[in-house]
Amino acid sequence: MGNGIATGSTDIAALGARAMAMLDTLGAISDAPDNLTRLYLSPAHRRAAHQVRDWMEAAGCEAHIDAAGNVVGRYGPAEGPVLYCGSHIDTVIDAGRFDGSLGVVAAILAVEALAGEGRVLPFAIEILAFGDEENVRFPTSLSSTQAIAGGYDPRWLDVVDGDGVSLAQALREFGGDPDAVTGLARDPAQALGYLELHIEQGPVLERADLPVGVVTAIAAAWRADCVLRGQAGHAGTVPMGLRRDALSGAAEMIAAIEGIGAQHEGGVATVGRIAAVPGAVNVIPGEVRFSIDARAPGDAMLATMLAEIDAACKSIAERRGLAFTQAPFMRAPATPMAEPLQQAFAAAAHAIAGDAPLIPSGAGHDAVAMARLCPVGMLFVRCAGGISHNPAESITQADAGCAVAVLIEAIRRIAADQAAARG
Ligand code: HGY
Ligand code: MN
Ligand code: MN
Repeated sequence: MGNGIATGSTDIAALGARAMAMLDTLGAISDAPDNLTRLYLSPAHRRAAHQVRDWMEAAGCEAHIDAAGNVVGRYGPAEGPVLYCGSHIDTVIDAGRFDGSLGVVAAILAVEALAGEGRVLPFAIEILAFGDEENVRFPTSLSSTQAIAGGYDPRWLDVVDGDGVSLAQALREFGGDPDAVTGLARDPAQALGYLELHIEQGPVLERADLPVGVVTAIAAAWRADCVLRGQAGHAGTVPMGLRRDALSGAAEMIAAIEGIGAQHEGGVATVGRIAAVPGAVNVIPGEVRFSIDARAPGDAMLATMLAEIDAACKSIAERRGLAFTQAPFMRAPATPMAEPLQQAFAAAAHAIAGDAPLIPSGAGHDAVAMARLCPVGMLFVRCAGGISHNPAESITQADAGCAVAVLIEAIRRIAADQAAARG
């Protein structure tokens, strides 16, 4: 598999080399001097968006950057049925080069290959490079994807980042248009489906020694910002029994949250961000702010976990005389992948890679938002050690080529099915 043998008119080795070169280019576009950090609407996001737009045009698309900061490349008629394909180009802090970007690069290479075949498709293909999938800068939930999918929440325009910059202001500075984002919603009647290729961010494919897998569903997810208030005091004079130490209380809550995640099969719970004030070595912390990210394979299990987390935190706060508030800012339902798109990816993967296991996704993806618009399907690509959200994130050139070839073949099969259905 993957030794340069062309599949259809697809040269897997060449696709892999092209993909890795493009990912190296994107991986060098960062807001940070010494790591890859590219947050929504940042200067690096704008540079990366311009690069992606240029690639889309070179591949044969009409391309532009829309009011929400998405890069859109359309191949085929401006009207009529459309197949969407893409992922995100924003990253977490100190990120890997492949999370998100691989799906955008793969979509561009797929359109280039299909255009090169002179293939007349029974639909247009619209490549989408979303900008706010990681939701690191603003407390939103796939906002620029929801603009396309028709689920944009106008209240997002008023949320602010850590520097107090509102999303609306950041959009204007980026060259977007906050007044136009809700008008980006696509017509569900013309939306045939959405395909996303993404690194697995888990160990299944590496353990199975297989390059690609077909995603079955995406986990339900919830996120909140929490504030715990006690009383700041002198670290040397306040007896232990009289303290209302917000950081010790948070520590107990964090251990409880971790335990609840572990108790539920397939459930996960993470406190990824914490800050204690005033943050002096000899002052009992009076206030702590921390985040919670909880996920589960199904909505019912997530609801149970959230109830347990809420009860545990309130009980700890009451016993310690602390004031606890929780501000949820993201809730994503468990999202099943559409059967026909799973089958298209599976048939393409078996033709090219020999086998492709079915894998549930614990990570969230743009497909969660796009599922509001149309049927969605995802293909996972093996990544070393399952590592992601980490600069050690990596894939092989051979797997990259194989995955792009599978995406191209899946689109060919969807086109054949569409043509047959029309008779
Ligand atoms: O957090 C996630 O699951 C995704 O990487 N944004
Ligand atoms: Mn990610
Ligand atoms: Mn991602």
